[in-house]
Amino acid sequence: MLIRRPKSWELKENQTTPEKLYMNRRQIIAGLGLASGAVTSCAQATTKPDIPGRKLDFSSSKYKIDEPSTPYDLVTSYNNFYEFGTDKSDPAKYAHTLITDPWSIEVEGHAAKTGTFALEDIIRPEEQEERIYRLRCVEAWSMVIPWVGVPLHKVLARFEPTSKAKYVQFVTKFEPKQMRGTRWPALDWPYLEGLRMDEAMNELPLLATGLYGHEIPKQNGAPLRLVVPWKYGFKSIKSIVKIRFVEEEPKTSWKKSAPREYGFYSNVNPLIDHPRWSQASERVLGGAAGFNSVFSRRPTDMFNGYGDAVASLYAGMDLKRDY
Ligand SMILES: Nc1nc2c(c(=O)[nH]1)N[C@H]1C(S)=C(S)[C@@H](COP(=O)(O)O)O[C@H]1N2
Ligand SMILES: [Mo]
Repeated sequence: MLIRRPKSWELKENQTTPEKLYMNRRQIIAGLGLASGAVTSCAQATTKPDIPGRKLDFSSSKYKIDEPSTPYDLVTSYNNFYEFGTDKSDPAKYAHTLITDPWSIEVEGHAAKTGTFALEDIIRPEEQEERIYRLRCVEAWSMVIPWVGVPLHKVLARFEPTSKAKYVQFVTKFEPKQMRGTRWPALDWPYLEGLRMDEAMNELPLLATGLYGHEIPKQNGAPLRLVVPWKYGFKSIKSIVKIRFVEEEPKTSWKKSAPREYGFYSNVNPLIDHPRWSQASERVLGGAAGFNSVFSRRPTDMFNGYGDAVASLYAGMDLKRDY
């Protein structure tokens, strides 16, 4: 794969810290201060990396949930990644065929800095943070996941979006040879998602590179996936290869496939039911009472509990109409 080096700001940066230019995938996570031995090699199977007893310390983090996190094995074996099949167990079985190194991302549209960038030139190791977020799937289950990632707004700001950029669209890799699920039209490929620009520039969204202190497994969206904690899980697009700054509301896969069921905004909202089921509560996978227990049901929080940070984005909007 040909990777054109980005211009201007990266080159300036490289002159002062030349090692960054050659930072490899392993070092992206290692830059967080983790032992490099704890990182899964890209050449290895990615479903069950060896996890030494590393204790994650979120005590000083503003972004955490005081509940047990969903066990690693469950976070990495119960996935929605339709490019590898529609069964929850398919991604862990089949995502190993995805080639994630090297990886480049195309940046297009209304921004001063566009072009094709190597992943290593978009993600700055020193900007990575650990944050615990609840992922609330539209199917009314949730998991509590300790992510590693870079705040989305920091990455987007570096491309210098212009005032015409009202929305940002994300596109997942589409490579049928590496993604067996795309042989069937479960969705219209490639997978598309989008945010309004002010949502994207909010402090909460992460571009995740890892979870549980490890490089993100392929079934969870390696090498780079979005996490938007106040929206249903499907907004958190995986294995991103394109970022587009656009003027009009961009197409999103689930809205395209069933516009009556899935809207552009898709904010977690217990008051607005999905046409076929309630959104008032959710099953906490791997929660205190175990995988399938009815006792681990919890009421769903407005904006998934992140209202303080995001409710103001929707002031004056009718969330029943703009669902
Ligand atoms: N490219 C792509 N991204 C995707 C999906 C998908 O099918 N394809 N599924 C979404 C859905 S419905 C959910 S709930 C989350 C699940 O993320 P996880 O498997 O890491 O828990 O990924 C989202 N991102
Ligand atoms: Mo989902």
